[in-house]
Amino acid sequence: MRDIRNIAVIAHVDHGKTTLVDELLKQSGTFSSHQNVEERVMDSNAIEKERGITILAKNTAIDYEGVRINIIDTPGHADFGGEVERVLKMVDSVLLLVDAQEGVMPQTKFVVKKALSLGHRPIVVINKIDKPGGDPDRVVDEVFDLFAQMDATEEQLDFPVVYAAARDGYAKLALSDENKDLTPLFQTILNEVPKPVGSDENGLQLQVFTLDYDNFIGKIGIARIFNGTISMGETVVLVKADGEKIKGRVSKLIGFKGMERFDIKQAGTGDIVAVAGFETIDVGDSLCDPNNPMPLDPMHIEEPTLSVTFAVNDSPLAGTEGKFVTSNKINERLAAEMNTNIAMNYEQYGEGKFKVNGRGELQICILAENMRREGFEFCIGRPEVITKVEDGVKMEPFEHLVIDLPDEHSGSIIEKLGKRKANMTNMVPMGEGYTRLEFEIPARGLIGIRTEFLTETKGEGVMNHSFLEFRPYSGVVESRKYGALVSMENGEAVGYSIFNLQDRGIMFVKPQDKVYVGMVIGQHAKDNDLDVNPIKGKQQSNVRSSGADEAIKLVPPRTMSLENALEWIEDDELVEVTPKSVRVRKRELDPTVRKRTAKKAKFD
Ligand SMILES: Nc1nc2c(ncn2[C@@H]2O[C@H](COP(=O)(O)OP(=O)(O)OP(=O)(O)O)[C@@H](O)[C@H]2O)c(=O)[nH]1
Ligand SMILES: [Mg+2]
Repeated sequence: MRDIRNIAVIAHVDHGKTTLVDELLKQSGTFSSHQNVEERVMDSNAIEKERGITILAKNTAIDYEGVRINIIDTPGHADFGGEVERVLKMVDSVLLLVDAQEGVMPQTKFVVKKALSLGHRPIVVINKIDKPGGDPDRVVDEVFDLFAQMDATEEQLDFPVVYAAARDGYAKLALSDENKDLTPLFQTILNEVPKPVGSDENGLQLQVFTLDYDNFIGKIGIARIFNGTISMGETVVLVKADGEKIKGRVSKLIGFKGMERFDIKQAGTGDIVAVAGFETIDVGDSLCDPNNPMPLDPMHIEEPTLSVTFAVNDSPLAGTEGKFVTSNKINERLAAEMNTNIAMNYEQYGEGKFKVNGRGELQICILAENMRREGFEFCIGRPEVITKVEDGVKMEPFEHLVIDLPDEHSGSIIEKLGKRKANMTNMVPMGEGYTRLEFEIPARGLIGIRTEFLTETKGEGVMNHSFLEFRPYSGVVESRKYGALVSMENGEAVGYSIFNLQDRGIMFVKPQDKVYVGMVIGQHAKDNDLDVNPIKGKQQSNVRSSGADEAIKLVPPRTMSLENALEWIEDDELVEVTPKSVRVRKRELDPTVRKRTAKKAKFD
């Protein structure tokens, strides 16, 4: 049997996982000397590169001193926690990274909870020890306390610690050691990560944790072999989550090393490989010995907490900018997404309407962003949290929220969050004029808060949250305080009208932007909605006015990104998404109908 170690790299967002994987790849000699390697190679898709965050868990492999180390890089953002959960079963230990300055953060807690519950004994890597504000010893204590709180076993509490600066490519076992390279980390991995159990002699048991697709070979399952061997051309049984068994032939077997993939003939227990030949293969499915199929437990992961409606675009501009606009196309695309993304699901609930359930606004935004880049056009509604009933009690998701901000803003933020039903659990000075606040807050209270938070803290605050648990419903939370400026005309916005309107609030449109009746063209400074005319030109008159035209100075409009728009809208509004534009509109475009419904709602 091959000598193998399987590890996942887990942490809170930005604590340096992908950077560390870069260095592990480089220092194990996985790249040839002439290979030009970009930074954070594992963040390989376009949106990951643009945003500098990891969205999908991805695996790579290195050979170090004759040992194959399979490494899975995972995302740290809470919305993609499902990605972490699904790979934890595929590995025998984890590198838990914790920033030497920030310490334990919400997603550190989430990933630790999952890793400990699967019985892993993490290797704790205190990263970014080069930071002047870092305090590695304090952070080790924080990690120990966290493990203890989470009922870690004696063995888990006795975790190995490595201090590192991933970006600078060194790690050490004691802070007083010299800064050299990652050898101490490699050695710790070899010594502390358990070897895979199971045996090549047993019948095949393999489980898929990621899907891939290739135009020539079709669906590909990336999987870990828990027992036995698998060979190219061999006939095996695919066992689906519902127990269905389908016989099939392995049409391609692929191995990994660094960024390369290549055909292999056989792989054995403990290894991570990609398999093709099974059209219906999904995440969580097993491939087994046809003579004695013993499937592995399907994966159970935390359920979605947030839902957003995706609907066919029915605005007056529908179909003018996108390629895929029909209900069928949207349905197909969503189905394809859910195939690979087990943390999300969706259902159709009306003509051309789909409820997409996920873990957070960012996760849903990324899906929408991918779709618009592929040429889709659609509308999305305001995110809603998913509630459930337990023993007759309505329950809603709660989140653990951590905020770091300049001291002078804590008062106003605490007050704001109070209105959103947040309960403060901790407040600690962080030094240099900063305070850390911790809260437990209904997920509902977080919808649409980010922009307001950034404005309030002048961009200097940082907020992070992660799913805690379902708790009894906590009543009404405050939402947007401003009304909308709504267009009462179809046409193109005119500079002169925008100039006259801009005193009333913040404009979202600029001259020549297309507008339509019921489209939201700005934020009203007051709390009510206002119908306005953005296409009125200056009256022409025969009499020459004295002096030149008043100079028109337009304030630059607020450009609404998909995320801003989704945060901003209320229940009676939608975001219209096309490959070229993001527009906000009233759900009901007709002003008369809108007013009637509003009035009715008031008296109901
Ligand atoms: N000072 C310092 N910065 C580091 C170190 N390691 C990583 N960084 C920086 O931290 C930032 C985030 O690094 P990433 O590797 O993308 O972090 P990540 O944990 O993969 O982030 P997500 O995948 O989005 O959760 C980058 O700007 C890195 O350059 C380090 O050792 N010291
Ligand atoms: Mg990353």
